[in-house]
Amino acid sequence: MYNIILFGAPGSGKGTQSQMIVEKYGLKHLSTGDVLRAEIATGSELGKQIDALISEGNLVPDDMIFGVIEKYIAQLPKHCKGTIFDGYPRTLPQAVALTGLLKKYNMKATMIDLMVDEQLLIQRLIERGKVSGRADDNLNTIRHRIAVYHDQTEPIAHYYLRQGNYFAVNGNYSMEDVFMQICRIVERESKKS
Ligand code: B4P
Repeated sequence: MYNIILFGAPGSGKGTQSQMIVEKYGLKHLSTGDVLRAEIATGSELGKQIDALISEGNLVPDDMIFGVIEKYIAQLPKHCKGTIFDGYPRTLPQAVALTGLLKKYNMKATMIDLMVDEQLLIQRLIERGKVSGRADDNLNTIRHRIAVYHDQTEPIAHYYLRQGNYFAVNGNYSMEDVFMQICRIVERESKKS
């Protein structure tokens, strides 16, 4: 089983590249952003709390996410080729929790970091906002999300770097060029697992 943590700032292309990886390698895809938006769509009390946090560009509390990940990993079928964790972990406690969970099931994950210049992130998310209808794709919220990323999420790259499980790609290029860089890493690293 080969697991990938697709990492990067908001708008770096995690969701976009995840789809391409799923198609080529048949991995399963877990986007915590999608899971949270699905909960919002149910109109539940929990969904309303999540909506308020995401619309402001804040992260949802770690304990809301832990349950989702734990349940997901416990239910993975034995024949599964692996998972792309898209948008998870986003904080150091989430990273530590994921390491513990993967260890419990005798699995590991490689982090692939999509590095994109800030102006380009903003431009992409503004463009997406024209069609996505997402409450967090507006300039003020985008700026706040990028600040939250630098403050709470970016530092966990060092956690994976220290474990020798970290690979960066230049995400400024076209979707196809970024995908080619990812494929090189996947094909090299998956042989080791
Ligand atoms: P997410 O749903 O994870 O999404 P994202 O960070 O906004 O975007 P992504 O990087 O996937 O960009 P995309 O491919 O769409 O998070 C949303 C929110 O959920 C978070 O802010 C947070 O509040 C909450 N959340 C999620 N997970 C959490 C967790 N673990 N803990 C706490 N809170 C959590 O690309 C963006 C646009 O760029 C698209 O329109 C795409 O077409 C375009 N694009 C992509 N790659 C391109 C390229 N190479 N060239 C040109 N355009 C490109």
